[in-house]
Formats: sequence, structure tokens, C-alpha cells
Amino acid sequence: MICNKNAVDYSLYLVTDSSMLPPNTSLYSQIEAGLKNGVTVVQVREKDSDTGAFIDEAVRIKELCTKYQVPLMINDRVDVAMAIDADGVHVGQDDMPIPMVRKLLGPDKIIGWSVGKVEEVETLAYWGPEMVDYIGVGTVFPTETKKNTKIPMGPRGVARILTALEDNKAEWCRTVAIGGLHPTNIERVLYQSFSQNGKRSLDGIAVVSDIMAAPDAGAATKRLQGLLKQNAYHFIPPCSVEKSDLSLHSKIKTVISNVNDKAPLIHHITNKVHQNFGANVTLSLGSSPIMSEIESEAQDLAELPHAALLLNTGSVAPVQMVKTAIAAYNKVKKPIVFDPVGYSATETRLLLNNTLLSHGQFTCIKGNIGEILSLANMSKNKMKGVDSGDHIVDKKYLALATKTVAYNFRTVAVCTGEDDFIADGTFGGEYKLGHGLNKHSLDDVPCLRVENGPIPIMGQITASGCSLGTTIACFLGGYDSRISVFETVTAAVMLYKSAGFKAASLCQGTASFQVHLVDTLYNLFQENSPETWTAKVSVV
Ligand code: TPS
Repeated sequence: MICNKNAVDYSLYLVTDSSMLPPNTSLYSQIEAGLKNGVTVVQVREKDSDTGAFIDEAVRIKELCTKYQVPLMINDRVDVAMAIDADGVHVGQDDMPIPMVRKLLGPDKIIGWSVGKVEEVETLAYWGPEMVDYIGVGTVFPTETKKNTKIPMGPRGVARILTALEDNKAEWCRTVAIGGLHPTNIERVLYQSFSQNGKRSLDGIAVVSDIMAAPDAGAATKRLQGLLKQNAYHFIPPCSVEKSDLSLHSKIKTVISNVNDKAPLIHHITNKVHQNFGANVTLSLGSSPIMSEIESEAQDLAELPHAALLLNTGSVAPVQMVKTAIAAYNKVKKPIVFDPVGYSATETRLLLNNTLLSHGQFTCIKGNIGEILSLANMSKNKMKGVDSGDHIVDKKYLALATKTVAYNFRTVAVCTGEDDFIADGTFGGEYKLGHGLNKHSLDDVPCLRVENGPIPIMGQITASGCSLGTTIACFLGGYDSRISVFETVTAAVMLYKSAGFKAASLCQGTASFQVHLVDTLYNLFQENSPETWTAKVSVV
């Protein structure tokens, strides 16, 4: 027994596995390299060892843990934990029931439980603080390490568990996320996993393969420690200006001249109906379109200067290709605009859109009223097809839904309709282990409303909504860290609405509306005089 169980640091929790050791390493050399470089808890997990061998191993690992003053947990085997006086036991849902484990171990040992469902949180809350000390929340992502894992829950699934802990007042219970966690996704998981009230975040992460299978386990541990200490996830370069006295109009001018100078490359993965129109809109905004669904070039495209990805799921490229593209843009910190068309219209679309949402960090998520209400889980009726939901007029409700999407996905969310709503739930990329961040609740999400009166003809041509996505992507492609993503997206929405309004007054019908829309976008962009635009913005 090493520790006081109420003062355990769960931030970097190592679960051992001797079946994946690289050449020239041993179980002990890997664990010691981890301990030397910042592992804060060790769990011995040997699924196939005989009892005698397991005990020998656990005794040696206990010596290491004692040397580094780190708590030692035993997976599943309460008898082994008692025999060697380990600090505690970690059990799964199918292992010995928790009240029995507690009875055997007594009140001072640590008990951890693998949890994936809200009902399991309700149970541990019902048991009270004497039973479960911490939970392993997972599996977050698919992993080769554990057989028979449940369906990956993604960061939103982790957030649901953290919310359930708050709802059930289980404030004593600490949390680590586990399953498929690696440096490519850990910052995102820490950033996107928080309780709905903002008061709780993860206490740490648990890994097996990232350390145990690493040729240099010390370096792997250091890398993880670095990510844990960062306290911010910059998925695109952070805004360098805290507060500026410049007016919105002068910022918009800067945004447009940046786009003009940089001529961003807008990589579209979009539906067939939108492809041609989207390419023309891109060109009208001084940018270059590329419609590519080739998986092997996604990384190369992401690395081109001023590239941005527009991902529209109206008709979908192969899922693996899309995942590769999301990872590629996240890796090089370039913007992604996500347009989850018909988000939950069918089970297939819901699954696909949710899979993609759990796979990356999006700079902006744009949807129509139906999509945003469904994404916010505030839809009263299930949306049919890709119905825009325009009949819903309660503006407060729409603002709240937009804020909820922005907050839940840590993104800038845009809800389109007669009025557009834009909300910023990014909080500058900040995260903090354990107790959430002060002032990071839904109420702290800023939201704007962009109005230009009804433009009904906008809904009578194809791909007008999709091309707002294109416009946002062009503006973000020219992103300049002196102007926030929120303001950059607002500029795009205001330009697009003003262009739609003007084109509607110039056209003779739907076909010429489309032509006038591209012409007007081109002209307003070239003139760069936002003070003449008709769309008005207000704070909600
Ligand atoms: C603290 N568990 C869930 S996923 C996984 C394991 C072992 C494999 C992750 O491997 N929570 C805690 N301890 C446990 N043993 C579990 C959950 C069960 P990798 O990191 O290689 O993806």
C-alpha cells in the first residue's frame, strides 16, 4: 500500500500488457520507463497468466511502483491484490460485483470500475462514496488491445458519462478515459469531454498500447505527459488578439483581403448536386476549388498553403476516405467545415454523421434548422428527408440549439434559416483536467443573429445551403490569427446573406437567381465594402 486513496493523481494511468512488448524490452523495463517519465498509476493486467506467475509479476511491479511512489492496481483478481497488498483493484462489468470487492478489500483500498453506460453511473451513485473510487470510461475508440469491447463511444459518449456523474451527484468519483487513445486524438478527447454543466472534465487518460508497445516507452510517456499539461488544444492556430477595438466591418475587410491575397484551396468532399455550384462559388470568392475523394492525396492537399476542407455528407464518399481527410486536416491544424446534411433523417445518416463527428475536431459545423435541432438533441419531431425545418420560428429556441451544438462539439456552429444564428463554443481551445473550467457553461457561449428578411427563392435552387458551407470554408482558408474564427465565420454568413438578398431583387426566376447569386458574391467580394451589405448582425 503506497497511497492515500483520496489524493491519487489519475492523470496518466498505465495498464500493462505483456503480449505486445517490442523487441529488446521487458514488461518491467517498459513499466519503469513509464514511471520514470510521468506515469501516475499502474494497473497490472494479465489475462492469460497462471496465479503463481501473476503474483510473481505483481510483486516485482509493486517494488517499481514503491520506488516511484505510484499506486499499484490489480486488474480483476481481488485475491492477488490482497495477497500482495496492492493499492486497489480494477474490475469490469462482468467481474466480481463491486459490493463484494469492497467487502473483501476494506474501506482504504481503491476500487475502479469499467463504465460505458449511464445506468452504470446511476448504480455507482446509488451505492455512494464507499464503493467506487474511480471509473475507466470507455471504450472511447476502437482498439486492438481488448477483445469484446463495446461499441466505441467517442468523446460525446464520454461527455454523457461525465454528465451522468454530475446529474447523480457522484462528485467523489474520479474518471479516466480508455480505449484507442494515442497522441493523435488525446488532446481532442480531453477538449471535447466535459459534463453538460461544464463543471467536470476527465481526471486523466488510461493507455495500454501507447506505452506498452512503444519501442521507446519513456519517450512515449513524455509525449503523453506533454499533451496532458498543455491545457489547450489548438486545432487551428489560436487567435492572437484577445480583444480588439476594430469594428466588425474593418475586420471583415481584413478577412476578405486575406482570402484575396492567399487564394485558399478549398477541398470539397461534397454531394454530387453541389459540386459544380460549389466550385463556381469558390472561384467567385478568389479561391480554388478541388473536388477530391482520393484517400491517398488527402494529407498532401491538407498540407498545401491555405487549404481548408468542406465536408458535406449529402451523398457520401467512402467513409474511410472521409476519416482520413478529417485526420489529415486536424493533423496540420487546417480548418474543416462540416455540413451534416440530413443529420438524422435515416438511421444510416445518423450513424455516419455521428461516426464522423467522433472522428475529428471541426472548426465550424453548419446546418439548417432541422439539422441543428437534431444535433442539439432538441428536435421535437424527427426530421424527414433533408427538410430544412424553416417552419420553426421560435428564435430563442434556435439560438439555444445553435449554442448547444457549438458547446457540445466545441466548435463555431451556424444554423441557417430566415435568420442565421452563429455561436462560438470553442473557449479558445482551453481544457483542464478534473473539475472543468470556470465560466465554461452553455450560458458563456456567445451567439449572433444575422438578419436580412425572408429570401424564399434561396430555398428554390439546389445547393444554396451547401454553398454557404463553401463560403465559410473559403473565408477560413484565408484565416489570419488576428481575427477569430467566430468573426471570420460571421463575415462569411453576412456576405452570403447579403448576396442572396441582392440576387433575389435582380433575378427573373430561379435559374437566373443562381446566376445572380454567383455574380453578386463575386461583386461584393471584389468591392469589399461590408458597410454596404444589407445583412444585419445582432447579439442574442
Ligand atoms: C482503468 N479496458 C477498456 S479498453 C481497454 C481496457 C483494458 C484496452 C485499451 O487499450 N479502464 C481501466 N482499466 C481497464 N482495464 C479497463 C478500463 C478495461 P489501448 O490503450 O491499447 O487501446
